[in-house]
Amino acid sequence: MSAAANEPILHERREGWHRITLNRPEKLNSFNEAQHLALRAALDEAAADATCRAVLVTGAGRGFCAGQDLGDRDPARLDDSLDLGHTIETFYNPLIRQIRGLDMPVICAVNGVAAGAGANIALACDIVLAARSAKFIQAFSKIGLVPDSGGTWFLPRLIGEARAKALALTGEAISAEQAADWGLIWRVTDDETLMEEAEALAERLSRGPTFAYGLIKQAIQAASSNTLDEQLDLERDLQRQAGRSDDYREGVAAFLEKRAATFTGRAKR
Ligand code: LHQ
Repeated sequence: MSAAANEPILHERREGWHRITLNRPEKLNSFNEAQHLALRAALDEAAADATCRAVLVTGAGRGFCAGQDLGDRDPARLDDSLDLGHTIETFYNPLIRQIRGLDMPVICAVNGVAAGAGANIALACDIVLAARSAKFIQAFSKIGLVPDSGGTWFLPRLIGEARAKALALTGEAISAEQAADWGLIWRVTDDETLMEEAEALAERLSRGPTFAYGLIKQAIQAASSNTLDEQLDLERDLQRQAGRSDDYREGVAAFLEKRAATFTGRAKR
């Protein structure tokens, strides 16, 4: 653990899935450039690993992620060279696109406070579990900024405009339970069981029909900007692909033979 103590990201390759842990606990895992680059590299590696069929993202220590490391983007120090648009374009936007574009489930285990971009990175993941003591804070307005990392897109879609605006304008924290009640996240767990439940979910999904999971993700993500007609066409096209996969063949055979399916996750042999 000593060598890993200074790494901004811990990357564990488990059988069938990867666990990626944000690892700057003394700064509540807020992002500096090294952490951004290491996270991107870890996600790239998961995507390129044919045996990896799910990713679990979490944070070390008592927080999940407090967004940008504000010490690194201090206007008093950077003055004229400060261009937050460049930071967003270079680091945050590619990260959100990478998470949404990964064609396998990305689970987020929010182990503690998720603030600013940290909250919205969690919301970009496919299934979000949170420890009961965790909080979600759209902290941006407290420092004169606008929600980023997809926050202004995710929030109104997940919880409606009224709640999205109130959270973003006031910067007030909401509890994990409130977040789950509103449909901002999937589920709250006891603090002690968060990792056990998140890992069990990653393990379970890693044995699923990964190719179909990627298509499901693609379809649901497309829905909010498609008309019903467009979405019906998309479902037809994706179902055509899923129907030719090994896993569909296996899924139907297993059903008819009254046994558990053994999915490979592949589109085709
Ligand atoms: C931190 C941070 C932090 C550095 C805690 N930075 N040290 C994109 C583009 C470019 C620039 C700007 O931003 C963005 C996107 C964004 O994410 S903007 C939003 C940035 N984040 C925030 O505004 C949240 C700032 N943090 C907080 O409000 C609190 O720390 C929260 C509410 C998250 C947690 O409060 P506490 O549980 O009371 O913990 P704490 O405040 O005592 O923090 C613990 C330590 O972590 C502390 O260091 P210290 O040396 O005093 O023990 C904090 O300074 C440090 N820390 N967040 N973002």
